[in-house]
This record gives sequence, structure tokens and C-alpha cells, in this order.
Amino acid sequence: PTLEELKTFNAGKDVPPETAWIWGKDDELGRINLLTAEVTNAAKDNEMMDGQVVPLNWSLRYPEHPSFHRTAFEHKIAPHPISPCIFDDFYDMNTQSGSQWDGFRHFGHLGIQKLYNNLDPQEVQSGTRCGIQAIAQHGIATRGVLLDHYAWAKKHGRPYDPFSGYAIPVSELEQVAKEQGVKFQPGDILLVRSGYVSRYYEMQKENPAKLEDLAHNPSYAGVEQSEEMKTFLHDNYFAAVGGDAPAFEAWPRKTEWYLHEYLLSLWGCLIGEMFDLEELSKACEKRNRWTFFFTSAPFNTPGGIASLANSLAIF
Ligand code: UVW
Repeated sequence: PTLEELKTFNAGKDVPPETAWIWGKDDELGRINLLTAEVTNAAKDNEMMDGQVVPLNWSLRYPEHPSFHRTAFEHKIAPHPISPCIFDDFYDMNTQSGSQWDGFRHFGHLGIQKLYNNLDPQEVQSGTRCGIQAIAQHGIATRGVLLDHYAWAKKHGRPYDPFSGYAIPVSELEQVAKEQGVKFQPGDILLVRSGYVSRYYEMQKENPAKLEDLAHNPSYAGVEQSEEMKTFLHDNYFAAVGGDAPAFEAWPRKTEWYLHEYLLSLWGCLIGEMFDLEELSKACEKRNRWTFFFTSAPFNTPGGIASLANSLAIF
């Protein structure tokens, strides 16, 4: 159903009108259900061209100062008990602090106080329903689409600061898609490059203190919170959406609601954050082609909230 049709579908039910819990009451995959063997096979046939692999995981050292008061990644190395020439290592990390998927146990609808598919917040602390393990056990392999909004804005003499909170409207995403020659298909992974990672590197040189300040006062470009954006993100039936920015949606938000509420809890659509899209941007530009085969193998953590995406783009 479209977002508009959901309003009729949900009439009289005790859920917001745009709720899309349409895959059955036991469903834990949401839009990942779109990724059938046929969809994966078609993506392989149509997108794999020359074999270049572009990994999309950003260094786990970044961001050095995570937003929203999250603790930074820590990496310890210890010698193995058998010999000082054998090593183990340990991570201490918030799964929100890298190139990651927000899973369905991350963010609920704040009005009805439910997460995806009617999951109670209390259940998040106990069971495993709708945990990231469900996505891990399915896997993600489909067509990816990059909308290189940051490059497009520069090219058209309209550069913006990715740390400015610039809200990217649907009209601009559609112009980027048109100029790149992209037509969306159900089951695509949508990636929007808003320039965060590129600006992060510049800021490391220009003014590193600003990066620490931003972690306390987050401000990032991202997709706009608007009715048009909801329709665009919903009705294109992307299997998941993501980008290089820390929240995918523009921050600070300018609406009462978050897109997180719609994407994760009402529609079952994973959100990818802080993907490193820098090499991908170059690889797409070089080929004049902004679609590719996309894979992701999240952690198989029972009840997990989020996961490193471990994504690859393959041309
Ligand atoms: C928000 O808090 C909106 O973003 P994140 O996914 O980083 O929690």
C-alpha cells in the first residue's frame, strides 16, 4: 500500500494512520522482506559489471566524539595466554557509533509508545523479538542507489555546510536522481550523500575543537522532515535507507516528529548512518553510474538494537 492507502487500511485501529505493519504479526524483517532471491539475482545480473568492490564501513575510530553523549569506540589488544606472539583484541563500543544500521529495537513511535510491529518498550530489555539477529540471519544483498546530493549541490553552485543542519527536500533528491539517470525499484537500498564524512576530514585539519563541540550540539545536513519526504521514502519501497550523516534526517529536526519514528517503528525500514560514501562517490562518478550491487552482513546478536553494517558496494 501507499502511505495514503494506509490511512484507510488503519482506520479504526489503535495505531497511527501511516502504520505499515503489513508483513504479519510475527514479522521481524519489515522492508527486508522485499529482498527475495529474485530481487537479489536481478541485482547481481544488472549491477555487477567490472568487479570493483567499494567497502562502506568508515574507520571505527570515527567519529572521535560521538553525538548524543555516546561513548567513543575503544580497542584493546591483549597477548594470548599461550604465547606473547599470539594476540586477541577487544572492542568496547556503542553500536550506534560507526557505519551502522539502526535496527527495529532502536527507536519507537513516541506517541503510541510502541516499536516495530507492536513491540512494547519493556520487551526490548528482555526478549529478542525484532532484534538485529533477524536481519543478520536473512542478510542484505540487492541493488544500491547513491544519490550524491553533496556533489550535485556543489556542481550547481549551491554548496552547503554538511554541519549546518541543511534539510534536503524531496525536490532536490528527485533532481539528483534525474541528473544521475536513476529510476528507483522496490527493494533498492537508498544512500544519500550529504557530505558529513568529507566535511569531517576537512574539520579535522581546520578546527578539530569544532568536532568535539558538534558532538555536544549536534547539527548535520540530512533529509528533510516533511510530508513529501515521508511519501517519497515510503512509497518508493526502499528495502532500507541510509547515508553518511549521523542521523540520516536533518538535525536538529524542525518538526514535532522524527523520521526515525516512521521509518523504523511504523514502516520497518532500517536506517543506515555514518556510511563512508567518499570512495563510492568517486567510483560512481567515474562510471557515470549511481547504482551497484549492495551487500550487508549485520551482527547476529540476539535481541540486538543496531549493528555495524559491514556493507560493500560492488560494480
Ligand atoms: C537519533 O537520535 C535521531 O539518531 P540515532 O539514530 O543516532 O539515535
